[in-house]
Amino acid sequence: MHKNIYVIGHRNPDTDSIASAIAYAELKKRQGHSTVRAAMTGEPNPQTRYILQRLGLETPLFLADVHPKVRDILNRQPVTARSTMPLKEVLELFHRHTIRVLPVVDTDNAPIGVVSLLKLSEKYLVAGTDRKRGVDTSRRSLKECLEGIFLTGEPSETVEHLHLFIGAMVEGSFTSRIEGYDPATLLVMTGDRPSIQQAAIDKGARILVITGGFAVTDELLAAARSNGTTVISTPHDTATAAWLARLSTPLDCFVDPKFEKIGVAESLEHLRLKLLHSGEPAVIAVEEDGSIAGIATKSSLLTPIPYALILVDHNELAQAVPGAESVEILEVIDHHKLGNPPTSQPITFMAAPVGSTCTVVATLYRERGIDPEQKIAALLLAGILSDTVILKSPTTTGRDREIVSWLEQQSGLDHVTFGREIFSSCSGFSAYGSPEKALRADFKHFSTAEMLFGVGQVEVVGFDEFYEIKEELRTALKRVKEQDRLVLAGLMVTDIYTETSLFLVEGKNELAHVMGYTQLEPHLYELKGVMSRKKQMVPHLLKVLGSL
Ligand SMILES: [Mn+2]
Repeated sequence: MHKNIYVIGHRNPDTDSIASAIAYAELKKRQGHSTVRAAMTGEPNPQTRYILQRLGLETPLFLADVHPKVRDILNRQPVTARSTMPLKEVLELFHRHTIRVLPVVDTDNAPIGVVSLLKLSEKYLVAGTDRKRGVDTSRRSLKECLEGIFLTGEPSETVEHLHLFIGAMVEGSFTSRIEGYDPATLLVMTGDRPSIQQAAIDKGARILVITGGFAVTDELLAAARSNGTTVISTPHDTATAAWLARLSTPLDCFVDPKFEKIGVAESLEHLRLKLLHSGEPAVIAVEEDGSIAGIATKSSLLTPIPYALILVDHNELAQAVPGAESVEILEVIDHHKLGNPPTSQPITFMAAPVGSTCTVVATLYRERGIDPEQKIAALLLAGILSDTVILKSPTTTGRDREIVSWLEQQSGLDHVTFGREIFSSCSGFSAYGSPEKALRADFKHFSTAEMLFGVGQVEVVGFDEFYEIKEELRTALKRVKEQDRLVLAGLMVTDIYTETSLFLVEGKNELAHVMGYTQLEPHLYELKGVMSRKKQMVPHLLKVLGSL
C-alpha cells in the first residue's frame, strides 16, 4: 500500500508556509514520489491568494485535522449474512473467510446484529437435554439444507421448534418412543421403512423426511396430505440428513441484537475506547446512510494509518495541523527554532537559520540538480520575498540573497519588481473599499493620563496612491477623531520597501513644534526608518504629547 503523504505548513498559513508546501511536494513528485500532495490547514491570506492566482497555481488541499478516523483502518468489503441464512451457510462463511464475528444485515444492508463463532459453538457443543432432540427450523430452510424436494406440503419461512426422531427400529418401538410428544412438533427421518413412514403419518407428525431418495407409495402420500404431514425427500442418508437438519436453523435464532456500532467518520480513538470498554469482540462501522461499512476488532487498531505528513515552515506540534501527533511525520523542512517532539524513527530533518523555508526548499532543488518549473521558481521567490519583506527584514541572510538571484534566473522575474507587486496586491488603500475603511481597518486607541488618541496604520509599496487620496483621508481622520472623542487622530502610512512612514494627523496642531520629524506640509510628517507603530510611533507620540 502506498501511503498518501501530505506536505503541510503551520496553522494560519502565511505565504512561505503554503509556497514551501507546494514547491516541496512538487520536488518530491519529480523525484518519483507520486503520492505526495501539498496541503494546508487554514485558508490562504489575501497575499498568498494573489500569488497563487497570478502564477496559475492551485490552492493546496485543505485539511482541517488529520486525526485518524475509523474509515482509515477499515476493510470496506465486510462479509455479512442475512438473518434467514441457514447455519450451514453461515459456518461456511466463517470458515471461508477465517473470521470470528459476522455482522447480520437487513435488506438495506444496515446491521441488525452480530453472530460470533464462539457463542455459536457454545450453543451447539454445550447442549442441554432438550437441545439433543430440539431442532429450530423452517420448512424452506430444512428442505434447502437437505437438498430435498417436497412430496407433500409447502415451503414456509416460519421457524418451528421440532423434535427430531430417527426411525431406525421396528414400528412398535418407534411408536412408544414418540409417545408423549406433540405430533405437531415431530420431525421424523427414515429410509425405506414403510411401517415407520406409516406410523409417522398415522400419528400426524409435522414433517417426515425420507432419506436416501427412497420412494413413498401414493397411498401413504395421500394419507400424509389428509393428516397435514409434510413429506420431504432427500438424497442424503439418515445420519447426514439428521446433521443437516440441525444446521438448517436460520441464523435469526442466533443473532445477538445487542452490538456496538460507530460511524466511519468518527475518530480512531473513539473506536479504541469502544473496543476496550464495551466487552464486545467487534464494533460495526456504518456509513452515513446507516449501511454497514465494515467491522473493526482489536486487531484493526494495528492497521497502519494510510497517510503521513511532511511538515514545512514549522516543527512544533502546537503549530501543526490538529491531529499531527497521531500521524507519522516523515520529514521536517523549516527555519524556526526547534520545538519538535521526539520521533520513533530516523527522519529527514532540515532546518536552517535563513529568512524563509522557501530558501531551504529552493536549495534542495539546486543541490539535486533539478530546475524548478518557471511558476514554481516564482512561487519560491514569492515565499522568500514575503517572509523577508523583500530582503529588508533583519532575518535575511546571505543565503537568501544568493537563492533569490538563482530564482530570478529560473523564473525570469526581478525580485524587487515582483516583491513590490506582491506587497501592493494586498497592502495599500484600494483593498479596503474606501479611505475611511482603510483608516478604520487597523486603528488603535492609546491613552495617557489626560488624553485619548488614536493611530491607524496602512502598509503600502510607494506613496503614490496615498497622495491621490490624501484629502479624503484627512476628512476621514477628522470624522474618526470626532466620533471617538480623541484629541488626536493619525494615520501611519508605511512604505515597507523604503522603510519610511508618512504620518497624517488631525488635532493638536502645536505638535509641529515638538514632533522632531520633517514636516512635509501641514498635517503631514515624514518619519524615516519608522515602521513599527507599537515600538516606534506610539512611544514617540506619548513622549512629545506629554511635553506639550
Ligand atoms: Mn516562514
